[in-house]
Amino acid sequence: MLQGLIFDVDGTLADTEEIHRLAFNQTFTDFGLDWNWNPDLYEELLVTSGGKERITQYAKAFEPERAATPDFSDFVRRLHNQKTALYAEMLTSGHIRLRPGVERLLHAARSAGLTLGIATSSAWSNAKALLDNNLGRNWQSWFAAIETSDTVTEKKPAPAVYQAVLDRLRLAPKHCIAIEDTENGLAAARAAGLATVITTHRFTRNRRFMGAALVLDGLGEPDQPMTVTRGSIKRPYVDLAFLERVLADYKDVGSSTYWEQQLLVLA
Ligand code: XBP
Repeated sequence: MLQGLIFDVDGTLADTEEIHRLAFNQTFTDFGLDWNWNPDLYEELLVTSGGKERITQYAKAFEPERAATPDFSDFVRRLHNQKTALYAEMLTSGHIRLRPGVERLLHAARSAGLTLGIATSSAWSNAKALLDNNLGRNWQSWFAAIETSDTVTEKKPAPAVYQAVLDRLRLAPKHCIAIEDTENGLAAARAAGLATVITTHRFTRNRRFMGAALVLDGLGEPDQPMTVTRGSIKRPYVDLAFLERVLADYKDVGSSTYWEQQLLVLA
């Protein structure tokens, strides 16, 4: 049943949104802007996928006159290029590691002959910096499809990036599971027909994630158990056998998470 796993990058493979936030703020300073995205504001701004889109949304709300200037989109592009370069430096110097359970699940999936994909609204260079530092130089060969904002311009919650990965994997959505961290990611994966497992973090743990197959605070490790945010499962970590069961039982009725549905059935 389970033939493919498709991973989001930021917030899912690693807790990178804090590094993005710091890179945005340093870039604003470098550009002489008095903009500062504190964690609570960044949590709100994350409802906009894509760094350039996020900057544009923020400017329209807080400096509409600047957003209305004719060279604004070029200004945003230059600002974002600088931020992306800074982000890669911060990622490397910060020794940012993959989230608990990610590398374990990647190795298990490869050993089991599953097909792996990456679907992110972030830049290719962001994913490359993170995975070069954590999985070694030949990590790209682990993934049969890697789609980023460099190859798919439409950002999540649009399903385009997941559809592009599924096309390249040549797998039906019903044989795959997406692993995500945001409501936009959940909406994008579901719109592409994918059962979606959510792993929350500081910037997303207050969201509802309706329609998710599972909502967890991470994939867990035998010595670092995960917490199931909603549902009655008691298990320390996600493995392939468990994902097989989630996929086999999952029906997306669009109005409740898998486990609330199960609770309804059990009741
Ligand atoms: C996360 C995003 C990205 C990052 C910042 O993408 O929405 O915008 O926050 O990266 P995903 P960029 O969850 O799909 O990995 O500045 O390169 O957009």
